[in-house]
Amino acid sequence: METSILAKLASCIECRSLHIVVLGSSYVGLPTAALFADTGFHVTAVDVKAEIVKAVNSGLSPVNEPGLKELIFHNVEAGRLNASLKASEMNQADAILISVQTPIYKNKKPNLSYLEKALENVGNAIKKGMLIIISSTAPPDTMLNMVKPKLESLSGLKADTDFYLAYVPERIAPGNALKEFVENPRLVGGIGPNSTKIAAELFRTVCKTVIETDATTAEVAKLAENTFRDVNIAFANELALICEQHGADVKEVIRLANTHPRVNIHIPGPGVGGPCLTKDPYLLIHHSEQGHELIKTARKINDHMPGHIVKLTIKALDHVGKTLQESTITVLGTAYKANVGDPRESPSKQIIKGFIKLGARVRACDPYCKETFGADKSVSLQESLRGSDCMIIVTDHIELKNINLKEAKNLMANKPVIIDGRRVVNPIEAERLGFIYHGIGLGKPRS
Ligand code: SAJ
Repeated sequence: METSILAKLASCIECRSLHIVVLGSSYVGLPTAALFADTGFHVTAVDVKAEIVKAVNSGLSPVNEPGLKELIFHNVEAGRLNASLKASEMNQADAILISVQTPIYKNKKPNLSYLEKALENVGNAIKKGMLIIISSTAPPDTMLNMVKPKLESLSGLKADTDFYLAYVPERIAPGNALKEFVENPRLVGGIGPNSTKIAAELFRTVCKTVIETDATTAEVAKLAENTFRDVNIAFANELALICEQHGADVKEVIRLANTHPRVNIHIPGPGVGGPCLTKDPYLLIHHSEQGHELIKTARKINDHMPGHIVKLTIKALDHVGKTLQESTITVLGTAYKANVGDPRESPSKQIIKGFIKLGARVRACDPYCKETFGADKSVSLQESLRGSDCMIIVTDHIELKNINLKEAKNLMANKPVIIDGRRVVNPIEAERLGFIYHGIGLGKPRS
C-alpha cells in the first residue's frame, strides 16, 4: 500500500500532474509558486492578503523581485498559476507547501502563530498520499514537536506512511531570489525516509542540487547559516570599532587578513538589517534561557552599530562647530541592503529615529525604496543634499557607490560632513574636495 502511494506521487511529479498549493505568497512563497508553475506544475498561491491575490491573478507581481513579474505573467497566461484567498483550495491539492512568516516578538521569542494557523488548515485538508512541505524558518524541533503531532492528530493519518512531511528551508536572498532558488543547493529533511525521498524528487524538478537529510538537521542547518553570517559580521563590526580606536583602517585590515587561505571576514557596516539575520539567531537559541553568549553578543554588537553612526555624526559636526539640533542630516539609503527596495529591519530606521529624537532635521533618499522612517522624503539625490550639513551613507546601492562628490559639495552647506557607513567613498578624494570625512572603521592615523 505504502509503496504504491509513494510510486503514484512520484509518477505525478515526473509527469507534472501534481497540483501544488503554496500557503503564504510573499517574498518566498511567490518565487516558489512561480518557479514550480514554470517547470510545468499546476500551482495555486494562497494568501490572506487580497491585494496579493488580485495582483497575481492579473499577471502582476506584488513583490518587487527581479524577473518575478515576467515569470508570474507568463505562467498565469499559460494557465499553470493562479492565486486564491481560500484555504479550501487545499482540498484539491496533491502537495502543500507552507511558507508563512515566522517573526519574533519584542521579547525575541518566536511568534509561530501564522504557522500554527496554516497547520490547522492543512491538517483538516490532508488526504492519504499528500506531500506537505514546510519552508518557513522555524526553531529546532518544530517539525518533531509541533508540525508532525498537529498534522497527525488533525488528520488521523500517520506521517511518512499515510502522508509525507518534510522540512525544506529556503536559502534565497531578496534581489537574486529566482537564480538562487534554482542554483543554491537545497536541503530536504524528511520526517522519515519516504518523506525525504519524495520531497527531494519534487525539488529536483526546479533546483539543480538537492541534499537529503532529516528534518531536525535541516532546521538547525538553516538557522546556522544565518547565525554564522550574523556572528561573522559582528566580528567585522567589532574590528571596525577597534580600528577606529587605533588609527587603523578596517578595510585594509580585513583585506590583508582575508589573504590568509583560512580566513574570510565579512564586511562591517551601519548595522545588520533584513528579516532573516535579525531574527534567526534568536530562533536558534530560543529553547534555552542560559548560555549561547557568542550568538547573543553578536546580535548586541550588530544592534549597537546604528547608535554608533549617530555618535560619529555628532562628533564630526562638533569638529566643524555645528550642533545636531541646528543641522540638516541627509540619510542615503533606507533599504536594508544594496540594490533592493526592501526596508524591513533596515539600520536606517534606528539611525533616522535617533536623529529625530535628538532634534535634527532629517531627510531620507533611496533610489529603490519609498520608506523614510519619519524623515522628510526627497525626490532626488540632489534635492536631499541641497543645503544639508551632513550626508550619511547607510546602504551601498550602486548609485550611492558612484555618488558625484563634486556636485554634492556644491549642493551642501558650508563645511559638509560625510559619514560613510559602508566605506564606499574614497576618503582622500572627499577631503581634497573639502568634505570632513568619517568612515566606519577608519581610525584617524596618529602622528
Ligand atoms: N551585511 C553586512 N556585511 C556583510 C554582509 C551583509 O553588514 O558582509 C548586512 C547587509 O547589509 C544587510 C544584512 O547584513 O543589512 C543582511 O544581508 P544578507 O546579505 O546577509 O542577506 P539577506 O538577509 O537578504 O539574506 C540572508 C541570506 N543568508 C545567507 O547568506 C547565509 C539568504 O541566503 C537567506 O535565504 C536569507 O537570509 C533568508 O531568508 O534566510
